[in-house]
Amino acid sequence: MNQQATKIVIISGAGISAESGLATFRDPDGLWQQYALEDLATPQAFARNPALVHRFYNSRRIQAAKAEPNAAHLAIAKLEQAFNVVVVTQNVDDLHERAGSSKVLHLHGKLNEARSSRNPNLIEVIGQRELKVGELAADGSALRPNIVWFGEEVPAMEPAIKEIASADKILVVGTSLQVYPAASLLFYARKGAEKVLINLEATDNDAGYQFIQGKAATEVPKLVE
Ligand code: BV8
Repeated sequence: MNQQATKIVIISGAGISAESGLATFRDPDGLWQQYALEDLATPQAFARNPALVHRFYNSRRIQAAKAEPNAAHLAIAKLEQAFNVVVVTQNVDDLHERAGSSKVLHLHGKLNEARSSRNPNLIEVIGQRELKVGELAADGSALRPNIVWFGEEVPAMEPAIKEIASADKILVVGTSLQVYPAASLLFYARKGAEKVLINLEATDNDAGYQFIQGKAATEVPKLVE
């Protein structure tokens, strides 16, 4: 098998961006320890208090824009020189793309996009700008962050499953594997695929992957370079 024909799928979570200065969700200093996700990351929260939801995502959008990819993002991007690489990320930042990864599937949306509240396929690129209450999408409904909130379908699951089921090697990095359906992706690995999980802490949900405990920016370059 030549190297380019070897397919590597990376499944990443908030832990890969932690060393770029972006908060994770469920660590002791994580976002869901400081805020109630029911107030910020559900369609009901947006209907109740759009100003609060916009403030939360406007601030995270700016933080993500200021952050720089770290050694883990860069090492994954470099893998493309020798392998067929697809990144499936739960992250809403664009650090994989800015590191140079060309095939990135975002399971939970993107901070630099907005969408219609009625139609998830009606998307606008907003870059770093703030969203304000009262802004409308092209179909006249409220413009909201293009984030997959709790209770909402995850449309990228189907393409993500296809990628994972056809991978020769799977590397999972920086995720607590607490959020479904994303966490179930690990189970779609084909028999014989090489499967590694790099995380700061062990998780109950590792699906039998070889576990490397440590920080992403240290362990990912060590593993792949
Ligand atoms: C759906 C948007 C159906 C927000 C996010 C009970 C059981 C099972 C499931 C459920 C249940 N009750 C409800 C559900 C379903 C629910 C769910 O899973 N809830 C969980 C919490 C129980 N899921 C849903 O609602 C999903 N939708 O099911 O739809 C449906 C079907 C058809 C039609 C209609 C509906 C939608 C889920 C989407 C959630 N969206 N994001 C935002 O970003 O603002 S979730 C949120 O968690 C994040 O976005 C992130 O993407 C995701 C995963 O978190 P992680 O990335 O893993 O981050 P976390 O902090 O948890 O972990 C970080 C890890 O990194 C830690 O382990 C840490 O040790 C490690 N780490 C830290 N630093 C480092 C490090 N590792 C390495 N190096 C470091 N330096």
